[in-house]
Amino acid sequence: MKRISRRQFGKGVAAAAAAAYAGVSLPRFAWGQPQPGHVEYPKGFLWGCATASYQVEGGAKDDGRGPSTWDVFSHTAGKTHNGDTGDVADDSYHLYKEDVQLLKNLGVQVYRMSISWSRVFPTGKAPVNPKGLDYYSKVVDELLKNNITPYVTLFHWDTPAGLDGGWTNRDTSKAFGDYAAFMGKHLGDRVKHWMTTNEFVCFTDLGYQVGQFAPGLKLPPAQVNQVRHHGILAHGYGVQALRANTPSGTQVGLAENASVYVPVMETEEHIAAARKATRLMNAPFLTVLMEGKYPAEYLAKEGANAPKVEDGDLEKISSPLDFVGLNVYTPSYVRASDKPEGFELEQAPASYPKMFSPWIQLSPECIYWAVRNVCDLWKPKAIYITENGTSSDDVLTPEGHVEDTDRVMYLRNHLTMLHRAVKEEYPVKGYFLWSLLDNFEWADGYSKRFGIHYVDFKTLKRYPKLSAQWYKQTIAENAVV
Ligand code: GBH
Repeated sequence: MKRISRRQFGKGVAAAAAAAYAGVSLPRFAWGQPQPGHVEYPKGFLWGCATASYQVEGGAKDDGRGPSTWDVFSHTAGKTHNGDTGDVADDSYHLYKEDVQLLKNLGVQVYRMSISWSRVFPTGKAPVNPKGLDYYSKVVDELLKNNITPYVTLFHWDTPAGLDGGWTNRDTSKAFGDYAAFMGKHLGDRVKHWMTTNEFVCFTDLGYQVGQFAPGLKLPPAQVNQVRHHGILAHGYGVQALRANTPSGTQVGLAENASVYVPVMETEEHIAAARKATRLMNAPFLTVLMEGKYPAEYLAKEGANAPKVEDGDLEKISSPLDFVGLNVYTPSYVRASDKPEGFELEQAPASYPKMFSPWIQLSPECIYWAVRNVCDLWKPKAIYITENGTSSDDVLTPEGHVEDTDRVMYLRNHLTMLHRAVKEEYPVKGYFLWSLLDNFEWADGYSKRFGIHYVDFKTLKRYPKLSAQWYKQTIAENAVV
């Protein structure tokens, strides 16, 4: 097999190596066959990439799309880096066939994409925009034609701006259910894997408490708790709507960035502390979904600010799922403690290694603990890693190369640690790398690139980075290279 190499390796070095190995017969490995020592994934493990509508599509006003809160927010002065918006982004709205070819070239079996709610329902509710549905129908067909299975997220933060009050209004959760029913009815013949929402904390807390994300509000705790409740309620309505409007056998889950806790040491007491932290720190989100009620500790802490819950809400919210998707980037470290909650979080020292985004502390073991904590607590039927990846200070050389060795290091180490979870028989079915291509990184605009394909945002040309070659090889060998 001939390794892909874009660089002319120093001729002298190569000659010296050839001389040193003269007469030694080296083993040769065929494409798709792991080398000794490589961690090999089980047959049938699914490799994929992930993107989200507002981050890649552009075409913000095309064919009747209505505005989302992210259109409004990014067009508000001072909200995003450099005033960047998703107006054009990667223009995947027009270039989707090219993007499907990037996926095909990688050899992925699965692709995680999201639907822009306001492209299909411009105000968030009827009437429908048939051209919006057509677009997603074409993307799904293009993927299937290329033997790539679509995994569709219904909501990745781009709330229709026309929905009065956004997530402060309980009506938005109901509207989401109607939208989910419609999508299930119209794409469910071809889409067999659905995720309701992406990362509750980002569209609730970051949007309504911190103000860093759309709609940029800073509401008091009681209202924030209500927004959180409406977020998880939307998920509940969504699961029920998908069940009712798709053929049996359809797989329904969500993509959640449950906070990840890594025990300071692998001893029983610290491992137990990591489980306790996972349960309590994710109390208003994944914990309610999995347990069907708000933990007593959460309710006690929030007191009068606790969310108002109506009859039937918790039953919807905890509808059984076919899988839990975990978006994993970075953890916190935790230790056992005598405090009533039984754990204490560690502060990261200033010297803790970080990737290009300052919030990504490099800790590959977090992907193992993300899976293990959730599985040990709640035993979901299946787990997918619905996102994992990193930004990098990518530089496009005049020859069109990007040598993102830091991203390769990050991915290789995470996949090695994920393999530990697979080997220990946690039910991990697949992995979606974030992201297929550089895109609109929310408040960071275009200043942080997460793609394994570089995008020149002036020409919209895509260039495979070193990490794309690395991922292609990993998929081909079904082993970490
Ligand atoms: C995911 O969010 C998203 O699903 C995806 O859309 C996104 O592109 C990807 O990860 C990469 O970010 O600047 O210190 O205040 C990850 C959750 C929430 C993590 C916001 C960074 C800001 C931290 N992100 N958070 S900081």
